[in-house]
Amino acid sequence: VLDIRDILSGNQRAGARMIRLIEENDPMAFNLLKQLYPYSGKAFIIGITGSPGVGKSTLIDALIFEFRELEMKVGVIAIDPTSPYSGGAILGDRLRMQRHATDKDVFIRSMASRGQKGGLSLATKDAVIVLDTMGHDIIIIETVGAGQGEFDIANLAHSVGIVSIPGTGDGIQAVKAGILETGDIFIVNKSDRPGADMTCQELTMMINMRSNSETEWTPEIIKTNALNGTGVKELATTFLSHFDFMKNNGLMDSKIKELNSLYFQSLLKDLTLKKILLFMKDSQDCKEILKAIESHEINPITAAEDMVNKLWVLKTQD
Ligand SMILES: Nc1nc2c(ncn2[C@@H]2O[C@H](COP(=O)(O)OP(=O)(O)O)[C@@H](O)[C@H]2O)c(=O)[nH]1
Ligand SMILES: [Mg+2]
Repeated sequence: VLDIRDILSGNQRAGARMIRLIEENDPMAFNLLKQLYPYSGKAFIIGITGSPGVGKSTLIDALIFEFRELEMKVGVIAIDPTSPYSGGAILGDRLRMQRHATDKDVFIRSMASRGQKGGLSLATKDAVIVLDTMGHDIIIIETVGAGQGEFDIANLAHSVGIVSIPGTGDGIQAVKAGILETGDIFIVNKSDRPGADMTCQELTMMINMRSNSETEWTPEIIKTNALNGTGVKELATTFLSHFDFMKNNGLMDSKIKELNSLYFQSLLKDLTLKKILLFMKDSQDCKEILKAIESHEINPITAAEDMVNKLWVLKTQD
């Protein structure tokens, strides 16, 4: 049996078990999360996003090192929403951070997107609560791409770092994908390759096109070489400056409010969907409506509207 005290004390085995329960949609996980929630809200959550291969995992490994130098406890969640067969990629993510494996103040988990009720976004949020209540000062979420469908890193993190590399026109692609708006720090990794300054200039131009008011954070651009650590200390410091900036300007409060509202919305969606699936499976009403639709007695649009109104009085059964 899992006790929240084990998680609150930072026990890594308890944390790992808890995340497994979340991944398996175990009802016990949701009971524990309810108890844990009041202890959450202390960690600074960083999202690191960018195309596959730009060096996110290597960079996070180097970032962990810098945050550890500052004696901060670091938790990492590596996720891959793109493929149900991503075992290999995820294994790679953890391997790149292997040198921290024996550090009791570093906790790294990977999550696959298989079968998460309410999507990966909700499961990740739940995992963030676990890492937060385990006492990590910094939580880093690694994800491929940003704003992909339901999974949007900006809905989970306080600060978003978008990683690109020289010479790929990633800056322009970022604008096209609409992720420019969600980036707080733009990282040009693999700066040992030619064209890094050019990519920085491109990004500067893009950022200047954004309408930034004085009370807003102006995005920073940082060049890194994740392999030898160049620029990574500056990157760590910049994330912490962003955190301070948000706290000092009341932006943190509004960010937290926004994230809470989105979490609540995801939970509502999840529970509503559960209700609908239950209704489709078991209800005599539903069978009759489907028959009526088939025989053109009722149109599906009106039928759905009527049913949604009725669903509110149905009880969710666990
Ligand atoms: N030259 C160079 N290679 C890098 C750098 N950072 C990462 N790599 C390499 O890029 C490849 C992909 O890195 P990985 O961290 O797995 O990328 P991810 O898919 O974004 O997580 C690996 O072979 C890394 O060694 C860098 O700054 N410079
Ligand atoms: Mg990776």
